Amino acid sequence: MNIAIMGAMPEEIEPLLDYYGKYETIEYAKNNFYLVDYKGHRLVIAYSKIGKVYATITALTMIKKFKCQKLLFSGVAGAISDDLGIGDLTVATKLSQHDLDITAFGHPYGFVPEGSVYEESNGELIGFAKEIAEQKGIKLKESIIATGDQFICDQDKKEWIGKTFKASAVEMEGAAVALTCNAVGIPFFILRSISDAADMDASFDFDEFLKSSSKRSADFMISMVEKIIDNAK
Ligand code: OS5
Repeated sequence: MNIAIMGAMPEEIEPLLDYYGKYETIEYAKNNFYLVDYKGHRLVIAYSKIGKVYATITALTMIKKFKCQKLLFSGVAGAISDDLGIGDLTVATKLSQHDLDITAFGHPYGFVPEGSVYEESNGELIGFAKEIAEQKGIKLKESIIATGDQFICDQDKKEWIGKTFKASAVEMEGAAVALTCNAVGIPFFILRSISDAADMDASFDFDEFLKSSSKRSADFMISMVEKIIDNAK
């Protein structure tokens, strides 16, 4: 099986490259893709760069050029819900684009005709994650995640996103990855570890916790890969 593991920033995939160690690098569409042969399977690891457009290009490249049959996203997020603290892990149950706005035509936020407000995640992969969390005694929250091309660092904006989308966390790539995968029928799994609270301190907290929270997410993702491979036997 070919399994994609993507992040948005170098820091989000570096712990994975360090762990798997040996990889071949292929350059395509102005990005690097790191190919790992692992237990008879192929892992394709890449960071997309920040935001929905780059994330879409990378996800579709991993699926169409590198023939990935499942796609995993590992990275960090801003917390909206008070029950998510720095370093906590959350998995997306569904995702929405908080900056998609044609409300002038009577549509809800996050909706365009022939689309939907939410993109649903794959239940089987979430089930694997819950089993891993239980076995390892790790707290794993299931969240609606809101995505937009904005780094959220404002209390009012954060509260608006939370209220409008019932979202517990915010980031800048997940819904684009979800939409891409659902469009072509590829199961996906989006995991985020909290780096900041999307408030006035967010940029400072982000700088301080990007590395440690990225590592937490990546460590969990390594267990997800094992579980997916074991299940494919
Ligand atoms: O990928 C972006 C979304 N990520 C999740 C996230 C988030 N999203 C929205 N709001 C929040 N409060 C969030 N908290 C976590 C993280 C990432 C945020 S954008 C970070 C940009 C940081 C940066 N900019 N320049 N550099 C770093 C240095 C640099 C310079 C040249 C080349 C590479 C890096």
